[in-house]
Amino acid sequence: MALVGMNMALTGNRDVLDWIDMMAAMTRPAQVVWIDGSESQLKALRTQAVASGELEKLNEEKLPGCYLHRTAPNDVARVEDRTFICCPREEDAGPTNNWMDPDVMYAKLRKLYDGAMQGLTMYVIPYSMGVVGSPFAKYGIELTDSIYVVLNMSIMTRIGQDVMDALGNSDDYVRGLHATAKLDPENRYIVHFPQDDTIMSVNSAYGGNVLLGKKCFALRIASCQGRDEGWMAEHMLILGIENPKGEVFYLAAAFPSACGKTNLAMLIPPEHYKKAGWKVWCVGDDIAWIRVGQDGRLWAMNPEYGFFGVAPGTNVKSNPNALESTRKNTIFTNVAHNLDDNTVWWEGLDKNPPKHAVDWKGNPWDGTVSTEKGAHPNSRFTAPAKNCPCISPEFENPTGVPLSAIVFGGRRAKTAPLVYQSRDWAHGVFVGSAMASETTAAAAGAVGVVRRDPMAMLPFCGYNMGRYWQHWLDMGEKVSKPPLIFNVNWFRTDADGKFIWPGFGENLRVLEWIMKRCEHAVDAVETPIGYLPHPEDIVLEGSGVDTDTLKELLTVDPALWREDAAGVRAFYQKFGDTLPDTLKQELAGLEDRLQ
Ligand code: OXD
Ligand code: MN
Repeated sequence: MALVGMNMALTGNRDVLDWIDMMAAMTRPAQVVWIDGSESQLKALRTQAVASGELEKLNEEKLPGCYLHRTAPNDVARVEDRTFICCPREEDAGPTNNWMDPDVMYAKLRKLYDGAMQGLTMYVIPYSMGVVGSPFAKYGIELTDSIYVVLNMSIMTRIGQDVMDALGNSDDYVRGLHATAKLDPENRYIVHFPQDDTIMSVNSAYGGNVLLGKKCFALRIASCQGRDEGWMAEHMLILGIENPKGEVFYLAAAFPSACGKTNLAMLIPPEHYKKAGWKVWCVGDDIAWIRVGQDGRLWAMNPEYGFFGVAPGTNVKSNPNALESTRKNTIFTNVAHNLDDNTVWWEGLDKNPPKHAVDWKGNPWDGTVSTEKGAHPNSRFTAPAKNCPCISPEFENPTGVPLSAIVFGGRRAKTAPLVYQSRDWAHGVFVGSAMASETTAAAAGAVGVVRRDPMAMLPFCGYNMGRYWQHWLDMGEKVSKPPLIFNVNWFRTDADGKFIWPGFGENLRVLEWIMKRCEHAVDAVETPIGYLPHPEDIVLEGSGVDTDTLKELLTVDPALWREDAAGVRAFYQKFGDTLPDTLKQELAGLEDRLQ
């Protein structure tokens, strides 16, 4: 018998109740349970999940309130090839999204959902992206048959009765249906119907595919809402930098994966800066909703409530703030289970893998001898944002924070300098559209291949990316004081392929220059690609980097840039008529300046 029985609906909203009835008629659960957000209900669900083996309770002394979960080995990451944008016209999804006719897709999905919840409970999770009741919040309801999803959503978003109260009788909410079904990878679908504010996910139980508030709503659906309503949903961290005078300057930054986004979001200032009184505040690590403020600036807020971070590589050195965030009330997914003290371990946590452990697949594992990995490379922690020691005092500010700068970045061995500033907003949009990273030895396939990932939104833009760039250009026109746009590259290498910039906390030195540019406090060198620092304007004291190396970090090789511009030209071809003229002109301008 289930510990949590059928309960009363949290709303009289007819649209909501009718939709739930329809979804229940299709999936045929044994019962429907509303998630009210109370600790007592979440506690009962945790107990139930532990009893069924869905979760394992970890050491209460060392990791209070923490649990471990394993997904099926074939279900450990987002599935971009099975992610669809089903708007009425294919052209509106654009060349970078999978598309299918909405009627065809609905019919296909109906078959997969038919009776998928028989004998199971359908949980109804009302959730808010943003502070409940604030003008910038947007609401969603996720229906799911997974307690793991309920518990993760309760960390990643604000959930429960308050959300239904704030929604009232409105039909302005995003409908999400998740059924675990048979976890059949051949029939796994993550589908978005932007015109219906609807998301349907089936045959997966992995976070990125099933926590529908995150990538599905807060990026893919929200990017369409932002296009229609005049705001932006971006795959960006939001950071506050406080100088010794107590002034805080905010920036938002987009990076492709494997570029240290979470580390930058929770940066620890170098000793020299700490002593002088510098502080860094994390407002968000993954998603920014950006709106036009009444003061003519762009304001960014983090719609999420927690961090869904990659565990491997997180340690006291690389990201002590992230590690500290996971020390209580956290759900770990697909990491290794240390049986000696009932805690967790992952590659890169420390140099002492456990001997008596269970690996991410659930097999006995001796980390001292095994050549297999204990944790999956994409294993995750789901941690409350409020656990983070450097969480910004503005985290709960419903209007967010005013942006002085937007930063793009990628992993480039030679082409991009450590930092440069775009010439103006339109050129900055061009820089974002041309964002790219070079593949590393860590991934399968050739090393050093350039992958374009505009604004780090390639898998997350819910409509035609050509039009998305036009939306970016239009947003710049709407504000009298747009943020300055920069590009950074922490990954320059020397002739032997060794990184020449120390990265991590030392990146604050670059952010300080960005900040000074925003205050018009330093000059810069004009180059064909934009404005570069005078080497003496980057503070090197205590960094271990000498002036010659810094000069190397700031070189721009026209031949490499001409090659890169040719790559952008080839990439742009895909977008046909939807490529904004302004970006064509920006590319031509760059090519001219490089001659
Ligand atoms: C994420 C991602 O999980 O970008 O944040 O894949
Ligand atoms: Mn992300």
